[in-house]
Amino acid sequence: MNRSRSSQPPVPRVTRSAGSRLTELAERLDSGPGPYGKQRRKQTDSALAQDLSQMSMSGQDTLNNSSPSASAVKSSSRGGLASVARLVKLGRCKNVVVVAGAGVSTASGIPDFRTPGTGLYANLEKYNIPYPEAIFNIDYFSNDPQPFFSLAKALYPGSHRPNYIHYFIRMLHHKGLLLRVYTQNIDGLERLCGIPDDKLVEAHGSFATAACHLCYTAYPAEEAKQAIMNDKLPICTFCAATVKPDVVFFGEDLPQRYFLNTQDFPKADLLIIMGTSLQIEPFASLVNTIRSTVPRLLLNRNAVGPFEKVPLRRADHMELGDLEETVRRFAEMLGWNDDIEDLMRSQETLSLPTLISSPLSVDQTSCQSRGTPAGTETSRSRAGGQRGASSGSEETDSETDSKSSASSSQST
Ligand code: CNA
Repeated sequence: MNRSRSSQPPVPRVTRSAGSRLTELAERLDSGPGPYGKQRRKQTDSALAQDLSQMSMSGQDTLNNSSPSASAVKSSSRGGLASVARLVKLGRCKNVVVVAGAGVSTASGIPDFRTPGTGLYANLEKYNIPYPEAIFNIDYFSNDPQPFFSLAKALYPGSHRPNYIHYFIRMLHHKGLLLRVYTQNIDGLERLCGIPDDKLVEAHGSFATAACHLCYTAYPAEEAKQAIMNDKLPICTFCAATVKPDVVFFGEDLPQRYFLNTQDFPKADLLIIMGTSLQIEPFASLVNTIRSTVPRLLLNRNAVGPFEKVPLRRADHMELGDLEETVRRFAEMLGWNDDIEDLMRSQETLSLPTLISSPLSVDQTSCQSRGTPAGTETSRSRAGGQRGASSGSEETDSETDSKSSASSSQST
């Protein structure tokens, strides 16, 4: 984790915050003095019409979405998935970046934040907190850690399994197409399904490590888990403050690995955004840092972020509806479904490791320089799918990468 300590060299700091600057950003882009703003103002009616005809969206759930943007785009339904599948099959997408959120894991039985009715935010009464975000607010935690620890008991990895969507992402890696997956999820399911550490950025941290929330002294993650599960407070051996899992709270710095985005996004040739409301900054604005000609595919129940505005950017596609169902259709179009099913079956016969006892090769402090250079990935078959499961990564996919990660994994 990127902790501010005086003994460390200065590192870039980005702090997690609730709320989105997207609207403000979009408005500046639309009307501001920059080249994009000018371009938008100059757009003729026919150019707009062309944009609209190129706009790619489908999915019935928009019918339930009353926002003006949703009703505008639903009249221009074209196969967003099919267009992107075609690009992939043509070999035009070899550096795919995936941006993921809690919607990826709802099919594994983990509620997201914001889905009305089922989301965690709609079910927080029992935690007795003044506002939903308080549960992930570091100052609130400092004062009263109990609400978070109650929630943590339900969220701790172990009882949930990766689903088809996680394995689809892993299949992107198998095919040699995955540049990186940036996930906001803290459930560790990307790692459990075998996506190698070096392909993964857990932008909001995970339960795999723990540290004092005040002085950041590392604390054994398993001991922290045992204490939390038994309704005891894990206490820092150095300063006696409360220890917490290295989940990034509002007001805390994001892991150093997050900064891989400055290398990855300029290089990406396809961005797939799945299962996120794009409400949490700075993560949400990542999707705006991709080159404007690069296709962005949103797979979600509803339009979010820049996809709420019409007209969509001409390289934008979205497919609205249930994510697992959509990803299955996408995989069918790509001809990957059987491979994914086989992979899942082979993994299901294994006992998945607990994240905490796995080698912590996702070192959130020192990984910025050890990401795999794009293009060094080779496409391999799924034959080695079993081997990596003990560490949550697949050696066959990327043996060298996994080893280099493991060798530099121990600091926090
Ligand atoms: P969110 O704000 O709850 O948004 C989730 C999005 O996914 C929403 O737009 C939903 O409509 C959509 N969605 C949910 N289920 C489905 C589905 N089955 N099919 C299609 N779309 C679906 O969550 P975000 O990830 O955007 O917010 C970031 C927070 C959530 C991060 O800080 C996480 O730590 C936090 N979170 C993580 C988990 C997890 O690790 N599994 C669970 C809950 C919250």
